[in-house]
Amino acid sequence: MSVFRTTIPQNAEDEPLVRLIAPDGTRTPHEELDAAVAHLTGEDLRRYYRDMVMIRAADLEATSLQRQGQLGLWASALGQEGAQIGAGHAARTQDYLVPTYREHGIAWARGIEPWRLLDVWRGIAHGSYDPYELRTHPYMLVLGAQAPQAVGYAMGLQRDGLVGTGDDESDTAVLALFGDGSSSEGEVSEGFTFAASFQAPCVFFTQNNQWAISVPTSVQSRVPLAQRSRGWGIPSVRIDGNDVLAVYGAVRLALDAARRGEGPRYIEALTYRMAAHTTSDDPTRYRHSTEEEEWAAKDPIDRLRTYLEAQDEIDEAFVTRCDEEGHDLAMALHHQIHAMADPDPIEMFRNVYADPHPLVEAEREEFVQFRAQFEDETTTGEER
Ligand SMILES: Cc1ncc(C[n+]2csc(CCOP(=O)(O)OP(=O)(O)O)c2C)c(N)n1
Ligand SMILES: [Mg+2]
Repeated sequence: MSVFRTTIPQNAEDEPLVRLIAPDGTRTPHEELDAAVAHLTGEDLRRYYRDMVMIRAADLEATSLQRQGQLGLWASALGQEGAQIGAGHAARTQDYLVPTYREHGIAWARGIEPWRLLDVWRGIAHGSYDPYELRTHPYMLVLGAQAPQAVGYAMGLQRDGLVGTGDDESDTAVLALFGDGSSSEGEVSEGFTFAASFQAPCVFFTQNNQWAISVPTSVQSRVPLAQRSRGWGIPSVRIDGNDVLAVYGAVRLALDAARRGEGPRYIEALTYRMAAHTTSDDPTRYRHSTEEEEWAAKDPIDRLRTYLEAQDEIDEAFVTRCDEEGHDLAMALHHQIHAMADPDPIEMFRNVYADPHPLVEAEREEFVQFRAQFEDETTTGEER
């Protein structure tokens, strides 16, 4: 039986949790996933380890920068590095990724430097990487919107003849990312409907980080989220999202199938949001620290390190060098953000839409007049 299941077990709790590396670092064999990760070398895994360390360092620095007043807000991905680095690297260069607002590991894997994320959270840019060049959609804050947007794109790929031709260089798939809470949005159901009906090359990937702000996943669904898509005929799997290797394998298999023209897949990656929802949130109001401690023991970075140490693939010098590079990255971000110039506020009306839009034009005009009113007051004050 494929790791992507089409049937729902009689007892919802019998849904397996698929993994390759257990929390204690031991390797579990799994025929299908093993084949999907067989090409990864020790160097690849060391790279993923370093990626996770780097993105965590950047994340912690961003949180500090928000506390120092340099960012308006920050949504930490702490704890979700395994899910994001695994999924990000499993995608091929030509695939198109549609992220949420917490996808810093995905961004890193796609070659988006962390400082490019910070200007948006600082409130001085709408977005500062090229979605076409990096094949990664701008961060999207509207929950669930990733699903129909990704499916629409995937249906476009079908019509452009970029699916199922057998050409590994041009066949393309789309990866839609959204959270456990977002999975309750109607847009996700609509996305599933169109993807299934048109067999669109779209892989839906949920990082079930256990929380939607203060609402636990148990309120979103009575059954494991992975089971939901099966009602649409979309094969799915529940994987350990803190196991970078299993995530890589599952996403790789799903995207490969989608690219071949075999239709959509759904992946639920079980993980944990180790930090607050955003810097505006206080999780001590709704969850126990015992839960946080429990998940800290399943940390994706520690897990890969333990595994690689047992394989003699990394040593202390490598681990220390990664930590130092993480520190350097954090310092670089600190300096970069202090060097960011505040744009003229009128700039916020630019690039809202590709073409001029009457509503934006009207708001811009209103803003010009609003500002002029203060300029007059200043002048009057000076004259007095
Ligand atoms: C359509 C919509 N409704 C409500 C919100 C407000 N909101 C922002 S994040 C969030 C929780 C999302 O939880 P989840 O999908 O699990 O993602 P996570 O934040 O855990 O990564 C809510 C309700 C929003 N951004 N968009
Ligand atoms: Mg969540």
